[in-house]
Amino acid sequence: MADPYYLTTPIYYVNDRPHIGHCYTTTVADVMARFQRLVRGQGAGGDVFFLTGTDEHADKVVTSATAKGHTPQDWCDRNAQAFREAFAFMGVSNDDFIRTTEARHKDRVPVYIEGLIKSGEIYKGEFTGWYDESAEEYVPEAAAREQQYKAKITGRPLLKRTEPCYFFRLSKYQQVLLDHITANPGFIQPDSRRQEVLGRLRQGLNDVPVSRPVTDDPATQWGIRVPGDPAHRVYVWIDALFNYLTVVDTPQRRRFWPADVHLIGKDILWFHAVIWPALLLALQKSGPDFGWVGLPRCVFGHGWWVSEGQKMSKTLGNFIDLEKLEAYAKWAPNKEKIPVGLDAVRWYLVTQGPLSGGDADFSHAKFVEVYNADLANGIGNCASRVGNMVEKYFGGVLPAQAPGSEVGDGFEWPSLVRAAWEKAAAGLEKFDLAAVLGAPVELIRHVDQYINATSPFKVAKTVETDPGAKERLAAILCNCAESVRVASVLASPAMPSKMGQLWKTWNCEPPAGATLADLCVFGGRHSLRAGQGIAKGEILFQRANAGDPLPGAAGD
Ligand code: ME8
Repeated sequence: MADPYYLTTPIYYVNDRPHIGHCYTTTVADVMARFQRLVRGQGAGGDVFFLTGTDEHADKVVTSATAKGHTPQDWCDRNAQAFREAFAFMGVSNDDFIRTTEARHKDRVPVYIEGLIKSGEIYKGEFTGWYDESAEEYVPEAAAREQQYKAKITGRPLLKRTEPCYFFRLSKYQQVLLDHITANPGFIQPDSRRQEVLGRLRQGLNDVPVSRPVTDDPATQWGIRVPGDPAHRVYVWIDALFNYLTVVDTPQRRRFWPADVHLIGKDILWFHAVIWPALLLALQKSGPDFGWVGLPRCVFGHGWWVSEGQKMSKTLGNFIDLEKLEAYAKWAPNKEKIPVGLDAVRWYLVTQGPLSGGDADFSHAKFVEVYNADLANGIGNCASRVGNMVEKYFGGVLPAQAPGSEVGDGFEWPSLVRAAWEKAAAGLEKFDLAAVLGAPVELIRHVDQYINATSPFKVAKTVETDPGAKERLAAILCNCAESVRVASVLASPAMPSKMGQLWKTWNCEPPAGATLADLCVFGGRHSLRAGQGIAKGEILFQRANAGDPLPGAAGD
């Protein structure tokens, strides 16, 4: 079996309604996970473990639950379900969904905290600082001053708080972390984020509070208690970070640790790139039970989606919520009333999203442009043209191809296909999904150019008079079909449903266990075969009229 691969998303605050940000991170992770399963031989995919979930012990959960007349647990149950449904709608193939109110998590966190207290990595002290209630975090003095003692997002006044509290000896880990990040350039990605963390780390580290007091206020009673000291509960962020560990802390799953990638947004980089690794290093030193706890291989912090050039906000009414993504998937901007489909939304998010560059703008015009260029006029049109010609000229049965005819008319198909695979594989190494998915788009472009250069429809007109024409036509269509097959494999992690539809009409569903490398060999063991049926099938992506607005989307 190949090396286990473990990929996580943030666990989302259950108080929020799922929106483009949550759907984006989780869909990107889904595409990565699907690629990794393919790389390792799909169907045998038990060695990839993809985790997402919800973060449920925030104080504001109690506030909202009380306001709505629910118990906190009941409120969490409802809202966690909304996240599950959102990700199911997005076609996400997560292997598990962790909720921090589940026993498997709540029972393990105290074990780690106890280990850290016993080894002196966590100690009891007193904390005074500026607290941002809405973000549920303390704001360091310098930042508080800069923000004029107001919360960054809500603008509400920061509160001065003094409380007895448990601290984690983060300050001890400054040099170890600097050394690790310097020696492992891939540990924090992309590089701009790595530089950001290094810069801040060089300024020094203070010990950080990892608990909150429990009082008569019900809001303070929500959370996991500090073992042996029930007047304190574990700070929600520390509780949340441990999810990555609790889920795989079973005899069957420990092999997945360390995580290969923690995919997150840039907002929570510091917690994941500094506090979390330091906690893990401390835990590892805390006793033989935790010897297996090493550092994750990579923390990847992506950028921000904005909407039509502006920060998303409810007041501006430009918020891209789940309903709006659903409206896009159902949108049918053509007279045939064929929806663009969920895969088009996934494609737009993962190819145009803020993965390694700066922030990305969700714009209606851009959605239409990308949909038409890559999908309707790209792979959709090309597959339909090729299927149509095989149907028309060879009765829907793929003809045999003369040896050597994979090269000609200025096109060397085995090497063009190999180059596409190499580009995708190199992109995968760097988590660059725009490059990975650019590979099939480029391959399709070559097929279109080839069709224009060889004009198979003209060749078809000469089969009665020219004895070599039938063989030439067969070679052209075989080259096209086989290249489209490989492009469809490379695009399938982003568009599993539409590519699955194509595979059905072309009878080329990849067999279980086939690896991406093998599937992407032109004329290899998984290639199309002479004599197999290839139908035109239904249109995968109907061209969109650029002028059509998106009807009835909530949030508009
Ligand atoms: O921070 N663009 O949860 P959260 C892109 N519970 N991604 C976005 C985004 C946007 N405009 N808005 C949100 C938390 N995200 C903690 C995490 S992990 C141990 C605990 C995504 O519900 C992005 O992935 O606020 C960001 O990191 C995450 O949502 C924050 O989700």
